[in-house]
Amino acid sequence: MSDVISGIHAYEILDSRGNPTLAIRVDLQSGQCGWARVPSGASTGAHEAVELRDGETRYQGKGVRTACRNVNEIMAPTLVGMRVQDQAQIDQLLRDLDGDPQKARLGANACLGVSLGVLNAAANSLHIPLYRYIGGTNSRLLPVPLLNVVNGGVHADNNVDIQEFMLVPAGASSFAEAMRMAVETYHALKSLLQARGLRTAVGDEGGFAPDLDNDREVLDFLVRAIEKAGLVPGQDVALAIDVAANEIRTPEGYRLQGKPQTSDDLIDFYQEVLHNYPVISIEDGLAEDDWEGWSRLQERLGSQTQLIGDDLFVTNPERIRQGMEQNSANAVLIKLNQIGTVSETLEAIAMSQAHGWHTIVSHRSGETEDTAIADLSVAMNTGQIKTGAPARSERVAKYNRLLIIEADDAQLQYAGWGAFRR
Ligand code: 2PG
Ligand code: MG
Repeated sequence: MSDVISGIHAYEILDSRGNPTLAIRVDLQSGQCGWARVPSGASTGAHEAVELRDGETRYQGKGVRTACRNVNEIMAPTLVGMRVQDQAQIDQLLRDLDGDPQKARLGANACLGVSLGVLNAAANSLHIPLYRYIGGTNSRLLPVPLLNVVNGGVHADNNVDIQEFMLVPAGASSFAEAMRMAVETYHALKSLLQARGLRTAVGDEGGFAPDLDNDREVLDFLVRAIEKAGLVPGQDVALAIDVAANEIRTPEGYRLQGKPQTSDDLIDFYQEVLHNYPVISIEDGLAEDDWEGWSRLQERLGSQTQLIGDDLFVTNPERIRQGMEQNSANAVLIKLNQIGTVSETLEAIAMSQAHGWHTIVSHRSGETEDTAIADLSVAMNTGQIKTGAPARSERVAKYNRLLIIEADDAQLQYAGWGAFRR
């Protein structure tokens, strides 16, 4: 017998940057409940679902009281009495209630909080872990973590243009070993930076944000840090970057290292990076509407490396379909709040996987203690998750959840290099 929703309550809480966001509690007739907390991006794509903000003077306009009211006064009365396991039907109702393709009326933050709260409540009512509720017996992989250890771009106040430099411990034999390798490299990196008199204060996602002269210098530091940790670059631990190219676009074209660049200049730069460093994944190498550039990027580098669309696809099945038609990439970043419901997120993952594209479940730069993305990555066998440095509790919470899932469930295997097979 499916449990029935008896109440839904929204709270205005704070995210890891001190900005308001929503917490949602979904109560069930059985007395069980489910919680969800909504993340928030900084380098957001123009095509993302819309976060509803109050725009008043409190919290510099970022309050979410209207979104909370929309949950309590519009969504809750509609959903109370429904069966909590009817996720697809509930998500469709939320989309219909909002009515806007980007969920701008009631707010994608409100929609996602309710959708994810319902999901958690359903899992709790059956007394099974969230990943088993979503994936059933088909869930078999623990993801390779992509740990963002150097922050640049809009996530840090330094000279580095590329937004994220990530460690990819694909050579480990378990998730726990992968974390140990990454953490030891993170600490080795800290001591290398300190030895050069560089700052080791951290950015929004827990990575260091040193003032280095250029992006190559960061990559050199990372290779040295892996070696200093006693590991082999490219074999035990590889590297990944998120260029977040929307953020280096100007009206005259792209701008990298203080110089104007065309899409093809950037592709040449990536080719050189792939040649000189153990980089195995490039995210948002070009901007969200540079479809022609993306097709050339995929044509030139797609057989050598993983090319992830984040702002390009915004977890939106329609944009992913367009990317498949135009052969734009070979992987999709998955962020629940870019699209605003669990069902649409699952659809985005399933269609990407069916097309042979990799999927990478991702946090946002503004996060909370919510760990649902850890379960989602296991549930859907995505094989990859990116959720920041092994520092700052809102990041570590996701890794800790995966460490516990691994320890508790002997049926799961670490995805390792298999997650990058083409
Ligand atoms: C990204 C994300 C997460 P933000 O660009 O991939 O790292 O950043 O949440 O700011 O969009
Ligand atoms: Mg990105």
